[in-house]
Amino acid sequence: MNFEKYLKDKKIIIDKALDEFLPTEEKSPSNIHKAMRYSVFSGGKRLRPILTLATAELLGEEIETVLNTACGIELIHTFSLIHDDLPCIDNDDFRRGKPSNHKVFGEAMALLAGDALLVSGFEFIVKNAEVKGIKKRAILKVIKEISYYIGTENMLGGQVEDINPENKNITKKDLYNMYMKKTAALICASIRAGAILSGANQRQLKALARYGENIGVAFQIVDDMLDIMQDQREMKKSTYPQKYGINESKIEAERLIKEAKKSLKIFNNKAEVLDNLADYIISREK
Ligand code: GRG
Repeated sequence: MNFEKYLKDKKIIIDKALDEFLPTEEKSPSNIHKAMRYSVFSGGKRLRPILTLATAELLGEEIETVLNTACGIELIHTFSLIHDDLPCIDNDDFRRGKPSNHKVFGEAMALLAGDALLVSGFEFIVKNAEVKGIKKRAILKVIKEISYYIGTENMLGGQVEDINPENKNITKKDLYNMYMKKTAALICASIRAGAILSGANQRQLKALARYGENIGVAFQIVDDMLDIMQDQREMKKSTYPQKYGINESKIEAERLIKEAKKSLKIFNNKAEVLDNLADYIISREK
């Protein structure tokens, strides 16, 4: 398969759905809509929604069945990035090579745009209930899962650990757990949401969750390696490459990707896209 083309085609579908769903820049109050759109359309890879669509396809479902949920997850992801960049959290002036949201719209508007994207994300997921053939119970299950994966036991909790000044002496096990919560949780939720809406059985759900956890942790290790190699972030926190070096980080990321791919064995060679996506996680340059 032409994987590059697959990514490009899916990104076009996702971008179109996001554009149609979000309020236009002109709609009042236009400053918040401008701020929301600025971060949603500033060059994200759309990895999480692509994972949702690819999971649905693997399970024999049309992508239209899960598209609203996939896009809702992308809005939630964008909210987390805007808040992550705020001066009170990571204080980053740039995101994807462009000025971060608060640098363009001010701190108050960035905070509100993030809040609005979180709310809109759930609204988009609820809209998925209007799709023919979708059971309301499946949507409720997806909402419950996503709330759990972004809540204090996962993404938000991981972020709390990440900003803890005492995390300098963090053990390898705790660092791994923090990556699992901060980053792997939403990646895992993206895959599980696609699986739930496509009627996956427990065995498939478990295997896909394992795949998501492993690519998710690998993703964060690679992200931290890219930060060091591209000299993008002041090294104020403990990260895997900062503590164990680039070489060991690369070996660990490759091990996790291998593990992730093992979980796909139950799909008997039908999971080519998820297999390619796992490789993409470690080969990416941004
Ligand atoms: C209130 C639920 C809640 C969350 C707020 C700010 C925060 C707490 C959590 C953020 C966690 C975070 C920013 C984790 C980092 C994950 C990460 C490496 C993001 C970058 O993902 P990419 O590279 O982004 O997929 P693009 O630019 O492609 O969209």
